[in-house]
Amino acid sequence: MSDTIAAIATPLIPSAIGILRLSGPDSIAVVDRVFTPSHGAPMSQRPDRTLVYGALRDPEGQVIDYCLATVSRAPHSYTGEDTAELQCHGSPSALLLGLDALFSAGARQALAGEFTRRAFLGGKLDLTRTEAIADLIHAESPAAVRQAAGQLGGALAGAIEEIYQSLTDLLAHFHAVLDYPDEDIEPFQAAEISAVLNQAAAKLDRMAGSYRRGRALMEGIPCAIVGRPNSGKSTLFNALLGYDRAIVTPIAGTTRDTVEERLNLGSILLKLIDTAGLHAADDQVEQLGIERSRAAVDQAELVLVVLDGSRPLTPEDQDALSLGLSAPRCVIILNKDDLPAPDQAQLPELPRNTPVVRLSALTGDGVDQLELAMENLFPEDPGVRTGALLTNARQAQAAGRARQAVARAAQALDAGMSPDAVLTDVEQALTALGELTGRVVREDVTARIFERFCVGK
Ligand SMILES: Nc1nc2c(ncn2[C@@H]2O[C@H](COP(=O)(O)OP(=O)(O)OP(=O)(O)O)[C@@H](O)[C@H]2O)c(=O)[nH]1
Ligand SMILES: [Mg+2]
Repeated sequence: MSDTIAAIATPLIPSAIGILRLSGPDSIAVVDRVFTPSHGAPMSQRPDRTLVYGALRDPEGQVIDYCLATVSRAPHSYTGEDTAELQCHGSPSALLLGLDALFSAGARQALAGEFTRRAFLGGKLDLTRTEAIADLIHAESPAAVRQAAGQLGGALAGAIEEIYQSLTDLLAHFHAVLDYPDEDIEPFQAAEISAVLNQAAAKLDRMAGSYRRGRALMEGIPCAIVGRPNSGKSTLFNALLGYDRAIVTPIAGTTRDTVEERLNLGSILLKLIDTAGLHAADDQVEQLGIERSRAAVDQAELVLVVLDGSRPLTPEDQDALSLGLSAPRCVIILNKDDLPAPDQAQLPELPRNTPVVRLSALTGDGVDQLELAMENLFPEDPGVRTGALLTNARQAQAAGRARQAVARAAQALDAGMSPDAVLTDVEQALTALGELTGRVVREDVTARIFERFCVGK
C-alpha cells in the first residue's frame, strides 16, 4: 500500500494560479483537515471532479488562501489512486504554507516524477505516454508539441501494440506446433509466418528510421553555418537569431569554437551552429576549431555555406562548398549583397535544386528569403504519423533490438531451422517491444525516465 504524497505542481513564481496536488489513500482525508468549503459538506462527501470553493487553513486554523478544491477517487484519476487538487492563488509563500499544512495533515513530499511514476505503475499510462508527457512539457516548437501530443494519445503505443499482437499470434501458433511435434508446418503456413515476420520487420524498420526525425524535432535539426574566415557566418548567425550571440569583428579567425543556439523557424526547430572559418591554419587553437567545424558538418542535416559575394571565390570557398554539398541539405549564401559584386562569374556548377540566396547579413536584407528556403527544405513527412516517431535513445535502442530479433527469426525460418529456434527470436522481439511500452519493467530504465520530471508531475 502506498503512502500519500503532496507537491506544489506549478512553478514557484508569483502568478495567477498555483496548484497543490495530492495522491494516495489519505488524499481526501488530508484535504478535509486543511480545507473548509464555504458551503455544504466536506470534500470526502462530495462527488468526483467537482470544484468546491473554500478556505485553505494552516494547522492553527488560520486562513492561508481561498481556493478551489477537487477530488478524484481511485481508479478514475491521473495516478489511479485517490487524488486531490487545491487550485490556489499563485503566491509562492502561500503555496509553501499550504504544502506545510498538507504535511501536518499526514501527506509527505512527493519526489520528482512520483505522480507519473504512480500512474505508470498503476497501469494508467504506458512508458511511451509517460515519455510523451515529459516531451510535451519540454517541447520547444509547434511540431514538437504535436508529436508529443500524438504520442500521449497513444500513436506510438498503438503502433507497437499492432506488432506485438501479430508476434504474439505467431508465438501461439508455434506453441501449437511444438505441442504436436509430429505434424510438420505446412509450406503454406511457413509462407504465412514469413509474411508476418517480414511485415513486422518492415514496420520496425520504419519506426527505427523515424528516430532521426524524432530527435531533430525534440532537440532541433542540426544546421551548421560554414565558410571561410570573414565571409560573415557569425553576422548571419546573429541575424537569424535576432540578437548578438556570437562575436563579430573584421579580423579573420574571430570564431574559434562552435557556438550553438536553438532557433524556431515556422514549425521547425533548428539547432543552429556557428563554426570557425575554414582555412589552412598554423595556430593550434584554430586548427582544433576547424576540426570542430568539419565535425559539425558531419552531424548536420542542413549546411549553410556562406560566401562573401563581394569578392571572387577562393580555394577555401571551394572547400566550404564541397563540404556543404556533401550534407543531406545545403543552402548557398552569397553574403554582403550590400557591397558591389566582383565582375567575374561567381559560382561553380551546382547540383540542380540547390537553393542560392543573395543577402546582406549586416543589413538583414534577404534574410527572410533564406528563412523561407530553409523551411521549404523540411516538408512534413507523411510517411510516419505524427506521434508515432521515436524521440529518444531508449525507444530507438529497444525498437532496434526488436527489429534485429525479428530479422533473426525470419532468417532462421528461411534457413529451415527448427520452430523453437525461430520461437526464441520472436520471444526476444516481444521482450524488446515490452520494454518499449513498459509492459516488461526494468527498474533502472524507468528510474531514468522519471528523472526528467519535475516535482509535482
Ligand atoms: N558589408 C557587409 N559586411 C559584412 C556582412 N556580413 C558580415 N560583414 C562583415 O564582415 C566581417 C566578418 O564578419 P563575421 O560575421 O565575423 O565573419 P565570420 O565568417 O564569422 O568570420 P570568422 O569567425 O573569422 O570565420 C565583419 O566586419 C562584418 O561586419 C554583410 O552582409 N555586409
Ligand atoms: Mg565568426
